[in-house]
Amino acid sequence: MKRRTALAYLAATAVVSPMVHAQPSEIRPRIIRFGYGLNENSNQGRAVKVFAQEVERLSGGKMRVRAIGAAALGTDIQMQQALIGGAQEMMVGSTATLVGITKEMALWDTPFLFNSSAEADAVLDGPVGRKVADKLQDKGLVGLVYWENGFRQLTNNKHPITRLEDFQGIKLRVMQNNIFIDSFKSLGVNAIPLPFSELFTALETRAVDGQENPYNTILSSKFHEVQKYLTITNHVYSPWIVLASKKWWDTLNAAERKVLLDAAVKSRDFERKDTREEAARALAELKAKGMQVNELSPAEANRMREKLTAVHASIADQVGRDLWNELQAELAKIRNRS
Ligand code: TK8
Repeated sequence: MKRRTALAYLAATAVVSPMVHAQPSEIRPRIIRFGYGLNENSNQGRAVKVFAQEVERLSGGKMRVRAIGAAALGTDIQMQQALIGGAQEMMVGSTATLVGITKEMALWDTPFLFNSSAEADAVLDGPVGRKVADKLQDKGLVGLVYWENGFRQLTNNKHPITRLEDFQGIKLRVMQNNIFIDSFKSLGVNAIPLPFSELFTALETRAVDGQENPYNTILSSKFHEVQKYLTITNHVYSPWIVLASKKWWDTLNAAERKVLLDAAVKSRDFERKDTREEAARALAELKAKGMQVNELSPAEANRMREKLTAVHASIADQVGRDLWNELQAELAKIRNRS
C-alpha cells in the first residue's frame, strides 16, 4: 500500500517535471503525520484541526496534515523519537516529557512559576521561551510554538485533600520527569511516572489513586468517571509545544516552512482562547458530573507552596543559573509593566 502510493506519486511528478530536475521537496511525502495524545474532542484535538485547515489553505492544498490523536502514534516520548528519526513529521505534546532530551525544558515544570496565563504567554512567546525551544534543534527537533495545557489541579479517589498531611501515601501518577517526581515526593505522595495514554486505565484499575492535570483534560479525558475528589491547587502551569522533525524540516523550502509557522501561530492563538473559555466552564461541569471539589485554605495553600518552591533551587541547577536568572529577570519586567 505504502509502496504503491510512493510509486504513483513518483510517476505523477515525472510527468510534470523530469526526474533530473526534481527537487528533494518533490519526493518527500506531502502528507504530514501530526500526532497528539488527547482525544479529538479536546482542546488539543480542536487546535490540531485548526492547524491542519490552515496548512491546507495556506499551501493551496499542496501540504496536508493527517492528524492522529489519542496517542495512536505512541506516547509523547515515543512520538518525539519518531520525529528525531524522521519516521513522523509533527506532533504536539507536553514540554515536561522533553526534559530527558533537553534539560532546559524543566524550566516550565517550576511549581508556581506563573501567576497568570498572561504571564505565561509573555514568557513563552518571548526571548526565554524561544531560547529554550531552540535548544531542541541540536537534538533533532524543531519547536514551533507553545500552546496552553494549563494550570494543573489534583484529583484522587481516596479522600479530599484539605491539608498537607492528606497527600501522605497517595499513589499519584506524575508526568515522566525528575522535577515532577521530586516535587510530588516532597509533598509526601508516592509519585508514579506514567505516560498519559496509560493514565485512564491506571485510575480505573486503581493502580494509582490520583493524577494532576488542567480542568480541560480532566473533563475531555473523562477522569471524572474514575475520580471522585478534585482539589484546586494551580500548582504549576504546563505548556504544550508543537514540534517538527528536524530531519524533515531541513528538506522543506522557505515557503513551506512559512506555511507551517504561520499555521502554528494561528493554531496557538485559537488554542489559547478556546482552552481558556473551556476551562472557565469545565469546573462547573465536573461538579455537575459528580466530582467533589474543594479549595485549600490560604494557610494550607501556603504550606504546599513552601514545599514545592523548595525544589526551585534544584531546577535552577538543572537548567543552568544563567537561564534561570534570565527567566526571573523577564518575569520581573513583565510584573513591573502590569
Ligand atoms: C498529553 C499529555 C498531557 C499531560 C500529561 O499527551 O501527561 O499529564 O498533561 O497533556 O502531554
